[in-house]
Amino acid sequence: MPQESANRKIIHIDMDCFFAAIEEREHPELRGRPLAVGGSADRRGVLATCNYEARQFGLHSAMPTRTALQRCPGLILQSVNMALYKQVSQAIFDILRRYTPLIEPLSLDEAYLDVSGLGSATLIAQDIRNTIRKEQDLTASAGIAPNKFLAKVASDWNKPDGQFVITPNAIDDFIQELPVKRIHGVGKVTATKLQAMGINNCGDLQAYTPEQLEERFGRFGQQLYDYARGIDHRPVKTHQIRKSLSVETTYEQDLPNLDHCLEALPDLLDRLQHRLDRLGKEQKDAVQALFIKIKFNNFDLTTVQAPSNSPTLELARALMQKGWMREQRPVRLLGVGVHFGPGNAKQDQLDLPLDSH
Ligand code: TTP
Ligand code: MG
Repeated sequence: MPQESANRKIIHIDMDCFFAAIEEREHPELRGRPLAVGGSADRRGVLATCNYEARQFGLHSAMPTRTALQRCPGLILQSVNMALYKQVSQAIFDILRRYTPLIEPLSLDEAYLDVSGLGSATLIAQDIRNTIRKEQDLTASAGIAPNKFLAKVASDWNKPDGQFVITPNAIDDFIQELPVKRIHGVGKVTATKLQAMGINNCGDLQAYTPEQLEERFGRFGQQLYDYARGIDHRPVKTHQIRKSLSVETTYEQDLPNLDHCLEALPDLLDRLQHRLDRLGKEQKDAVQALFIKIKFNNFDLTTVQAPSNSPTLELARALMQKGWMREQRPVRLLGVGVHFGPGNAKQDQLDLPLDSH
């Protein structure tokens, strides 16, 4: 079984500036100019993504459109056409399935493939990219390595429209110089902590024992210990297990105070309930916690959660009060969601993080 083999071959495929590349394909006259996909500035939108010409101006995903237009006044802004992107995504996954059924989707434009035992993974990746280009007129980047962690790092190495291989023999040298920031799961907070310890790359990280890392980073410590050595045993999971479900709204005008936040709750809960009702009973029975998410007008983000088997307005109100008290200032975005427990049902569909409106 490829999944259990000690010498696996994993490919990570990631489409290049996915939404923007699709817009360029649909409007070839826009090629070569800085282009972004996102919400409009006067509606306080943010960029979903932008093409590489726009990235030269420092633009990136999740940047407020207003800021993007200040930095790049010539920017062409296209609105989000999600139905089209989903359709293209399906066509891409149809292509991937010609090579192997062992595919783990990570998002609309990203997947792991386990191609152990199928011959040269480098040639397979090349062939996948050529096929995507020929059939979809889009470019993809690929990483090829013995595990998911390294394959994902590798797909970024020669992006856009490139690929990079890390063979088992090359892992030790590669990992020494790899900045810890490139490790999936090392965000700003962890990176700062690591830096304060004098750790910049995985080679530095190797000096620490699992116990030391666990003491400082909790459960993530063990993973850091393994990643610092290029070790990752996680299998390619063909079925996604849904861990959470949530809805959120970015308000056109900030909610000025706690009362307004509380008034916004029933609508959010209705939408959450509607989404929950579309899941099977087994999944609904697995609800274990309710959470709310608050983004304040200074962009600080806070979440509060409590154990619960079903989302009630009463509990949501209590969580909202607790969360709002942390900063006591106007609110830009509110979200409510549930976490599912370990016994939850398997889902074939993607677990896309948040349902934004
Ligand atoms: P990514 O693969 O992260 O980005 P990308 O494909 O645009 O660019 P890259 O070449 O660096 O891979 O995300 C895939 C798509 O998901 C992206 O085209 C738009 C969407 N997206 C958002 O809507 N919001 C976000 O914050 C991010 C990161 C992505
Ligand atoms: Mg991408």
